[in-house]
Amino acid sequence: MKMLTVCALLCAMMALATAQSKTDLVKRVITCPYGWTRIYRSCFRFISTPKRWTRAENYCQRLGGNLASATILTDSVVLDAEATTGKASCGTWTEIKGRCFQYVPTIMKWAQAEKNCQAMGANLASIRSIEEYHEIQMLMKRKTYDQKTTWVGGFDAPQRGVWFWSDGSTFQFTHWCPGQPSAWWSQHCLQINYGVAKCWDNAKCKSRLPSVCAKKP
Ligand SMILES: [Ca+2]
Repeated sequence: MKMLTVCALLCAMMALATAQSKTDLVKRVITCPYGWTRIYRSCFRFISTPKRWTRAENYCQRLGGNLASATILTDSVVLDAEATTGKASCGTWTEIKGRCFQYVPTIMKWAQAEKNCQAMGANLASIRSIEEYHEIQMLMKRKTYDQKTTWVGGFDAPQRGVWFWSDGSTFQFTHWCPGQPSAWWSQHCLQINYGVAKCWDNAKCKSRLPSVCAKKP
């Protein structure tokens, strides 16, 4: 708990139970305010700004809750603060601009990484704006304290220089490093966080890298 209050804080509040009358059927719906994630009968919200305990508690109270107590935090899902930053519809994945993202630290070839995402109902991530790219980089930094070169879903295997996203979305936004994509015939897959500028590079698809998956909520 100390770690959470020093590094960040996790607020909790009881979920609001609302009764909804429907002819003779009364259904109880548990709801959490926008930005809070429901886990069992409580709503959680992860606040990333570091605060001392008393200030953290005051801050949580202003939001209508209390600092999440260790007794509530019985599950590793709850303790994974990352899980609580996303909307409930993304579950343990992180919501970025309406899609759910997951960093996969296991190193794999590009095709293996795509298959791995598909097994989770996702694809390797497509990136549609600089804001989205920065949020994906921040997600990786929170997970690894680093920004290593990582596979996303860009590939130009069918025809060199014609890039596609594996999720079928239009390949529009780009953030290539200077001189990239290079003309090497065997570099058909898109790695991010390349070089000091942490920009995009086309790399050999058989390189083994971590990856980022994305799916619709
Ligand atoms: Ca290259």
